[in-house]
Amino acid sequence: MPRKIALITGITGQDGAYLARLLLKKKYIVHGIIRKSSSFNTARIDEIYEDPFKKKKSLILHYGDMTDFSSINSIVSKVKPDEVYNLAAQSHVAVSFKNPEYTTDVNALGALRLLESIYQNNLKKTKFYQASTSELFGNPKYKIQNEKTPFYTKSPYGTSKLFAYWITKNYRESYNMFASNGILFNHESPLRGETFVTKKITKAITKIYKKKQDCLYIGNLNSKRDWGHAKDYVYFQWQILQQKKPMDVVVSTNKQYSVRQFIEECCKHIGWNIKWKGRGLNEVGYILEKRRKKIIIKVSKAYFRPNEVESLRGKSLLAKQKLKLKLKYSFKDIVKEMMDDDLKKIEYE
Ligand code: NAP
Ligand code: F7E
Repeated sequence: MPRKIALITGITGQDGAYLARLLLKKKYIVHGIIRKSSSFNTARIDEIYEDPFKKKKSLILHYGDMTDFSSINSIVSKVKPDEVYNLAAQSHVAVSFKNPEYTTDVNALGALRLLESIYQNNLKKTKFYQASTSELFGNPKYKIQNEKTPFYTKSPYGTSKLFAYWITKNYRESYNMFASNGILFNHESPLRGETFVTKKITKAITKIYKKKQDCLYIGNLNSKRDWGHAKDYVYFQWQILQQKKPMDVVVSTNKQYSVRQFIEECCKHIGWNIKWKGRGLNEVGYILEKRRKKIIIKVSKAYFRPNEVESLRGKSLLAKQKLKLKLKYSFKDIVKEMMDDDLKKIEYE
């Protein structure tokens, strides 16, 4: 049987790196789109990188950009993928308030460019996965969210992803394309970008533990998220394209923890019992060191957003039914793996 061909946009990101490994293991030929940057941006995929001069390659990288239709279209027409995973995005919610137009160009129009290219190239059998997100939800009235929960976006990021969600459905319904939305809740891992809250916390706590940093400045401690593991979730991205019919489906753990609880769990991992005092911007987290209070967490206004999704908790009943959703990693496992990885890496810094 001929090997399947996948195209991954955002292959250098957290999910792209895990998904590429999964598909290579499944014997796919994997094509990835990377951006030109002034410094190397392929650290997450260096381990699987293949010499471009090797004859039979399983991983092939192409320069392209989601803001540039000509690059996208030339790659799609050359590769003629069986499966396209659109993971590329300006994925940081706080940054989207600073760069709203660029975020929209990449996330919203980028998805449109890719879909239009598949359509124009008449690739009728190509399956398309859109990286949709729990940031589509935001109305506090709905405490638990599923596929039927009305959308209410709270940021340029969320709104750009709302367009991408609908354009995916539009192409499915208009042209009978196999185009699906995976509405994934937050997922983390040692490969998580360093400005997302979980990685920012694990990195800072390990540095404070090793006396290489004094204190961590953080934003909204009371925000609640439904955190899963990226390695678990990319398996279901693949599963979504293995279904008989396209669908829009929530992938979540159905549990939620606050940013504060995430910090507490990280501290517990290294034997610290963190305590809190003060309120609002004056709240601090401290530990006892040689019987003296040492402040290790401070709250800073700089990390609050102009608008916030305060609480997310998914209910992934459809995924359980259709995708046989089963997750290997618990909240504690995620914290443990991220902390252990940062503790190991800090030895080489
Ligand atoms: P990530 O680590 O931020 O990776 C984003 C990827 O997109 C990187 O490879 C990045 O390239 C690439 N990219 C950014 N702008 C681009 C452009 N203009 N042209 C081409 N590529 C571009 O994100 P992630 O956590 O892996 O998430 C993957 C996708 O799932 C994203 O679409 C995100 O919005 C969505 N999502 C994520 C979560 C989550 O919790 N992780 C949850 C739901 C949905 P560089 O490496 O060069 O920057
Ligand atoms: O924030 C709060 C912040 O930036 C989580 C992206 O992958 O998941 C991610 O978006 C929470 C928010 O992720 C800091 O206000 C407090 O309430 O880690 P985050 P996110 O905004 O949930 C969704 C599903 C995506 O689709 C996105 O692509 O933590 N928070 N203090 C902070 N957040 C950050 N980044 N930094 C802080 O200092």
